[in-house]
Amino acid sequence: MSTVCVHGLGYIGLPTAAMLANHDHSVVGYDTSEELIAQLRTGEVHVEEPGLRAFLARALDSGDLDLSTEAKPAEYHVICVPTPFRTRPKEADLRFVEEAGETIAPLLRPDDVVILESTVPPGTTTDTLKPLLEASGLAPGTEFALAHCPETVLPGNVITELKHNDRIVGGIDRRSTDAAVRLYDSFVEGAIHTTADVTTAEFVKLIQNTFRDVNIAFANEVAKIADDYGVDSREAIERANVHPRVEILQPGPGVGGHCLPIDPWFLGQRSDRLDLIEAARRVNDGMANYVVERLRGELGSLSGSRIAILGIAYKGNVGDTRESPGLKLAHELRASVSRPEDGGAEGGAVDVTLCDPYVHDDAVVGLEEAVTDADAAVITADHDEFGELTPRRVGDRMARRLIVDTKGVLDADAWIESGFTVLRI
Ligand code: SAJ
Repeated sequence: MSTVCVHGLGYIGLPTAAMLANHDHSVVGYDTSEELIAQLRTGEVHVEEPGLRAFLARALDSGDLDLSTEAKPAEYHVICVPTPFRTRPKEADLRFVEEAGETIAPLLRPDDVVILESTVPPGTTTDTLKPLLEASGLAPGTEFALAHCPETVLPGNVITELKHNDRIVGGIDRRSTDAAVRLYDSFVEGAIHTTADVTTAEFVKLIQNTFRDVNIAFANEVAKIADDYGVDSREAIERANVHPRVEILQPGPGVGGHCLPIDPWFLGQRSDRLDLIEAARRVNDGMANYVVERLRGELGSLSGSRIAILGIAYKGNVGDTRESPGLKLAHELRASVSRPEDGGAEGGAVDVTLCDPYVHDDAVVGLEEAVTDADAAVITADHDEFGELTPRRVGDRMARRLIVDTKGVLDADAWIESGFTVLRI
């Protein structure tokens, strides 16, 4: 078993540190935030993830996980820091990767291994991280190992996927790749695949998320076309997918989260060949506007209307609101009244109410309050609770019986029987 220092205790670093400790490694979970470390030491987790709290408690109880605001020398340094996205110009903000490199360099000893897990534009490990680590005076490859092993876990199922997903590992040389594989071998039950070099591993991660984004964009475009023909897109997609070589994803209110809407742009950081991928981003980003259009088609002017948005998490059964389609829709609805075709400001702003059982925020209200006097309710996250909604629970409270189901969670026929107009995407 090895000594490991995990840099960054966020969505990925925290469960990874706990996983390594629960597999007998001696782990330091390092984060620069004193507040976070103090909170985690009490067993409170800041990431809403099923099972994580107990998993962390087990690691802390074992004595194999030490949480610290100080990075420590270790045989393995695993970097799990955020790589935020700057919109102008569209590029990765690598500040935290750089800080991690600067932190590790003075701690680095011969034969130590540095692994970058954060999602980064291709070339980052060799061009950004490696030079910073060379400040240690040690030679990369021969004196210390350096590799990229992208995280691939799905929020909401992180602990299972950390253990069972296949992993991709690419090092700056064979020795680096093998050293990194040894660490993952100690807890991963999926297969560990290696790439010819480190940049390929970075690239693979990005094309996985980009593939999903493009596929969803296809589904969203199909949904819009289907509606023009009076065809239910979800039924059509389900039937299309019976073909052994067709696997279309589901349409919705747009693509949220911290990965799919961002990673395609990382691909474009040093390539100007994005075409289909950029178009897909436009389609997915345009879905909020499409929902506004559909509402306008039903309600006429939106000025002075009250719209309830059910779901401001970026997807079902999680509380994460990063790049949330529901919040984007709220923004578009509020912005929509300034348009002349909507009567401008004279008709009054759109009154948007937000409801989400997974998000704890002052702006969020309970279901009953959200739908009271609403001209329409729009489901924008496939939380289990919304799938269980009944017309009886909301119908009498609403000003109009109009529901927009962008996630296909409702039994439309039952709602139509109760006098609702149901718009589906
Ligand atoms: N969505 C659709 N239609 C679908 C599937 C998803 O509209 O058929 C939407 C969701 O509602 C959500 C967004 O896409 O708004 C992203 O959700 P997701 O569940 O597809 O993915 P994430 O962002 O939670 O996690 C992804 C995963 N990547 C892939 O599946 C290729 C995960 O495995 C990665 O580890 C994660 O990105 C990451 O960290 O990169």
